[in-house]
Amino acid sequence: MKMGLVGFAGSGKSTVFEWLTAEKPDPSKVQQGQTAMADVPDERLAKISAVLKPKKTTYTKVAVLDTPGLDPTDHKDNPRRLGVIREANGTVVVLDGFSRTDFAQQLKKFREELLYADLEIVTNRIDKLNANLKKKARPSKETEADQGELVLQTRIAQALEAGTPASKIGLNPDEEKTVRSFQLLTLKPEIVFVNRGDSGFNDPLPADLLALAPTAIQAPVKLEMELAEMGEEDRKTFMADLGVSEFHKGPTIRAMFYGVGRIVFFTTGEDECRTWSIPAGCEAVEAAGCIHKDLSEKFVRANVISHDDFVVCHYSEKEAKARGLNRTEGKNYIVKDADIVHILASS
Ligand SMILES: Nc1nc2c(ncn2[C@@H]2O[C@H](COP(=O)(O)OP(=O)(O)O)[C@@H](O)[C@H]2O)c(=O)[nH]1
Ligand SMILES: [Mg+2]
Repeated sequence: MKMGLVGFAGSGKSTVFEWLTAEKPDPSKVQQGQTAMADVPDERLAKISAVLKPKKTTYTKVAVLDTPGLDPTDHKDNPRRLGVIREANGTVVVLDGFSRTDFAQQLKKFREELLYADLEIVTNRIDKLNANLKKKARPSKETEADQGELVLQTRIAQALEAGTPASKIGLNPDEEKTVRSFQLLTLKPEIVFVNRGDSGFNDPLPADLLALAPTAIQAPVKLEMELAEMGEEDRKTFMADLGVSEFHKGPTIRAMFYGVGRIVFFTTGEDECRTWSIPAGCEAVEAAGCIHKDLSEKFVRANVISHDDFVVCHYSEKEAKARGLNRTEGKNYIVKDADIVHILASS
């Protein structure tokens, strides 16, 4: 799972990258995009491990991609700069909240750049399809496919021109499949993040921004990095003085993870307790494949305890079994967030 940090140059993306991944941004890597991993924290797993005391506790990770950022004055190069994030599963739009207050304006402008970059790709494709259709002596199947795609791409181009992102056109699954290889940016899930300065971070986000992005989040990024480097005593004092009651890094990573439609399931054991990342709506057999290909191929059944039941049973599988809360599920069971799953496979 990869999330691309995007925005205009200077909005604080590289600072957010370092905050989330603890990796120093390398200026020589920024043009092609720099990637580093961040753990997705999970208090539920922390509690499970505190009770079960496995040798190892492992959190699933997200890959965070730092990108060059867009030039607000020269639009020509922006589609190329945005090309770096086409392979990402989702975007985190970083807005400058430390030197500016026009958050909604920044977001509007940024979204226009995305529309423009996608329009360029779709228009090129339309030209290609028209050229194909002019060719003589082609198999009728190819011609039909091109005609169908031309109708679809024209619909997308018209929507983009009217300011509608591809995600809001209502593409059906077949249509999404047709355009998947173009990796349209306006089809990707988007998280809006305001990189706040040293003040105002406890204020609610302005209504005009929330109207555009109801799930937008914020954090005083630089301040949190500075606080994290302090000794515990100093940190406590400064946090109290500054009115920082909690760190936002963990919740921000979680918002990124869940915001693109991922969930986790848990596996527990003496050696290791861990979270596994799966897409929401994923079947047990597919989830088994995340652990190991063999578990999916030789899947027999899954024993599942919901997290709530596990807590009620004092994190004891035995107690869950005794109370009939350890369910037997088949291949097509839809795994829920935080399910404790034990896969049984044939040898
Ligand atoms: N005061 C303050 N300055 C910041 C913050 N985040 C970034 N900056 C500064 O803004 C400038 C641009 O930040 P950078 O992360 O390189 O932006 P990028 O171009 O989007 O990668 C740098 O001088 C940072 O030190 C912040 O939270 N507070
Ligand atoms: Mg940067």
